[in-house]
Amino acid sequence: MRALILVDIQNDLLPGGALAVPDGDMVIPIGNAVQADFGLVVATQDLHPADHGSFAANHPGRQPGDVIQLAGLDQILWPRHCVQGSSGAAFAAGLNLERIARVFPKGTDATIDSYSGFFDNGHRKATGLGDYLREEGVSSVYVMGLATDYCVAFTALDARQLGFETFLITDGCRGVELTTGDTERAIDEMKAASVRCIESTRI
Ligand code: VGL
Ligand code: ZN
Repeated sequence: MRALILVDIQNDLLPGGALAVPDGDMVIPIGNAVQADFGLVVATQDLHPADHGSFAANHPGRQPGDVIQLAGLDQILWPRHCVQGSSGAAFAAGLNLERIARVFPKGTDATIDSYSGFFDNGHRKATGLGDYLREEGVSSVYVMGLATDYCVAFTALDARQLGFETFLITDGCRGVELTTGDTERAIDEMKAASVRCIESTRI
């Protein structure tokens, strides 16, 4: 069976949000349209406590974009975003949630970030998504959402590493582009790891 993974399609990642992805709202109608093509639909949700270590505001003197050490890993500092219980953490209003079988929260541990829907950035703890997909008999996953150069890429790369045939729905993603070219580099990295690119209309 094939599964659709909707990555972090949340208000704070949309234009006007705290960590706005340019044209991030463009992925919503695509996410809605492709759901019918899948036997299983799951979503990841970036869900940070207010004291999360990835927020620049929690490190006096630091700015978003600075890089620090967190849990022994390089950590880009972000604006405060997707805080548990906030409207910014909620799924985009236009996203159809009815067919989402399970939501996998991530980034809930203040001491480490989690871009991937499968593991934290240190690969120390699993979210349960991998086991769940296996239990459901999934062999192929199709990944889309926000943002291409962070959570989408990390999710697709982990899916490959776990042995799933993995597709990136190219028009269903948008990148943050902290640095110009980040999105293209992320796509190249995914391709090098045998993630296959597909347009939503060709699924
Ligand atoms: C994301 C940075 C921090 C994402 C989440 O969803 O791509 N990026 N938190
Ligand atoms: Zn985050």
